[in-house]
Amino acid sequence: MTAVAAVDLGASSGRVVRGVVADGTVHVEEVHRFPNGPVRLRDTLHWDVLGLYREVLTGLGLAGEVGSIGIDSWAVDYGLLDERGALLGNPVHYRDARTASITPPDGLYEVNGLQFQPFNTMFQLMAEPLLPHASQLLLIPDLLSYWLTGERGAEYTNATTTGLIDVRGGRWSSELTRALPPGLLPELRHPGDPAGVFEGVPVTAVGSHDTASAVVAVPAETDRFAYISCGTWSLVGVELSSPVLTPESRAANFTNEGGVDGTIRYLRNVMGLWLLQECLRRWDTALEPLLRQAEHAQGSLFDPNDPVFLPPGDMPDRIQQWCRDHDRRVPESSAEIVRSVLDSLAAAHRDAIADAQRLSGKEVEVVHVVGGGSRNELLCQLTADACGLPVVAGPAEATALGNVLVQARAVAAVHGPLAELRRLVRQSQPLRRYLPR
Ligand code: LFR
Repeated sequence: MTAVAAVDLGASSGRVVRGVVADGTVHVEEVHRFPNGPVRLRDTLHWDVLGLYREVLTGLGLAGEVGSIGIDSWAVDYGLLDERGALLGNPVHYRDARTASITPPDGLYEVNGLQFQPFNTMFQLMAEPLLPHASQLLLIPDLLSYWLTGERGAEYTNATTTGLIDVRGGRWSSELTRALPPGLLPELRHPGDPAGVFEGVPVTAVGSHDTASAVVAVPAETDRFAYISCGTWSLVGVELSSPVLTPESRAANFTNEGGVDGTIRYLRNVMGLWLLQECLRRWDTALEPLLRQAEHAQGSLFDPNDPVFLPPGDMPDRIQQWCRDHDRRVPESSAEIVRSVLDSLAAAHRDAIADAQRLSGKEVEVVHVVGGGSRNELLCQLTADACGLPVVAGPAEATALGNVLVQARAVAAVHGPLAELRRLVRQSQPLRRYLPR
């Protein structure tokens, strides 16, 4: 039996789990959970990164004896260090408005393969007042790892979300990083690499982009699957062995993010359960009763990826306004608004899966929904209906499981390629199947 600790920070909550691999199974036990979210300081949205570090320490204290520690979080955001290694300023939240009016320069996609998102690190750096004072940039999991161990590096899967990696060579692009201070970007390390030691325990690089870890734990039986990593975002796509960099792919806003074991996550970001989280925050109510009412409510379809929905704010109002502006029936009750969100997400899931297949040539026979959204039965059923494909839902803690499995492989508690790690997940996690109606 081998135990490891996985730190998994999502945009709305973080957790530390103790993962155990034994006899062909993998299990995670949550030892600490804490809220996460934006903090507005005057005009800027920040993360409370010191608060997160404190929670990480608390969680690691509760995890007991482990053979390794691994950290993953949401992507793109970073801290800047001065020449002595001290943090310069508090990291800014990717939903901050500082990049709202960015227009991307031409010729990027052919090099970095990334869909345009205004918040990609490279665009944040264009709006970063502290850049001239910075000697190094660390992405959030790498920053926390540095605080634990004193060692710096840039984990590859998360580094691909900066927009500064050459997707074909898998290295920092000399062309795209030319304008940055020399030495700003640390050496790359890869999932499974050693990343220092904390109180005698090795820290291991994992797929430190949460979506990379989540896709490791997709319990697929064959390679003919699509996945939806469903949480604050829905990350919807397929796994490939090489990137698709065609003009059609760029026009469809598909991204080629680096995955564990050299895979490419070919996907589109769909706005995801953020829409619902923000509605609930506004109404100050719980989700479950609303979901039951939404089963029988009438929804209106809106475009969940409209940038008006990106910043925090009065979400129900924005959804109604969108419907008004686009001559759609305006959902009135909260149940109707919830139903509109779920119908619109299901339609966006369908479109992304259809586009992924068309643009990559990969055929799909099943859709795996992993992450917290896999618990949302109505969303899973509506997604199966919209796609006309079976949906396999679970595990809800895919990200933590993927984090654990990559560590377990690094300490030789499991062996083999991704297919083998996925078999462990399939054998040990409860899954639920939805057939299209
Ligand atoms: C999901 C995620 C997405 C990324 C977004 C912003 O948590 O990591 O993959 O596009 O957050 O970082």
